Amino acid sequence: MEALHEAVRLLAQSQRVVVFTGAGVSAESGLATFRGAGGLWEGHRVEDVATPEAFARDPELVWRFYAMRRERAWQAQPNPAHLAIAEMDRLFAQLVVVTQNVDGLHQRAGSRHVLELHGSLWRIRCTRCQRERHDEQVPLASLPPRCGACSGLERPAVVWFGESLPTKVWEEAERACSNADLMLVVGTSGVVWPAAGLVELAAATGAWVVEVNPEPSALAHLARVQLQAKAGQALPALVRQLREA
Ligand code: BJW
Ligand code: ZN
Repeated sequence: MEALHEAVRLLAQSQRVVVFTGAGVSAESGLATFRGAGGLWEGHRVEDVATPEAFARDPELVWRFYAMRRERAWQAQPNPAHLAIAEMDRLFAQLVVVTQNVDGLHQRAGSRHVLELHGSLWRIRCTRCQRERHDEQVPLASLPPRCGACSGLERPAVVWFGESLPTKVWEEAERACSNADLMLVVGTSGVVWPAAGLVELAAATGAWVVEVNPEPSALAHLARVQLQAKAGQALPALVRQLREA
């Protein structure tokens, strides 16, 4: 495959690499993506459940959505794409995974430097005192959970529409993207901002962009190389060929 050779050629010349991922990287672990077929939950669009307004209106409905996501993520295993990305840690002087995903599968695959732009299913925050805690209990003992310190209503520590991304994570991501020699954009539709802007930033500051997606994304015009394939096939092939290069 010509595009694969070109991607390997560019990676072989790169030292600072950012792997920017979205829900598609976890699709082959059995986790549903947000948009497109099967992307609905009980008839709700993600835009309808992933908002502070939805949570204020009906915290139990929103918590049911996240409790289900926690169960599925807990049962899921990292797939060959996550494992190939983790292996890339050893192939480059600097490798940063900037993910929009909240499932924790990059970390479970062994990636060491992961920036979670949209938070994590495994953290819970009190809406009253803002105390944040790590929680991997599946299923949760009670829904919605309450804060042990102040009895306030707790929420998933994820980023909903209209909310700001965590400042430090965002700043670190901007730094990594503006210094990158190459950015691999894997399994994202590229329609959610400001995350999608990181690909523009990387391209504008001189990084080669390589997209891995069975369908061209909204960011495809920025890509020097497009690998129209599933991440679980393309990424292990990339790593294999890179080792031999
Ligand atoms: C495969 C595959 C395989 C399948 N292999 N690939 C500028 C312009 C327009 C709007 C805005 C703008 N700036 C801000 C906005 C508003 C809004 C926004 O972006 N709206 C657009 C949707 C129109 N953004 C925000 O509100 C953000 N906050 C913000 O801007 O704050 C500033 C502010 C403050 C106050 C007031 C106003 C602004 C926050 C965005 C938060 C997004 N949160 C979610 C939920 C997180 C928690 C959770 O997981 O539940 O994040 S929404 C959801 O979308 C989730 C994802 O991370 C995100 C991106 O989705 P992703 O990962 O790309 O998934 P899909 O399903 O879209 O695509 C999957 C892809 O995989 C497809 O391309 C497939 O082809 C591919 N695929 N199988 C490889 N095997
Ligand atoms: Zn509290």
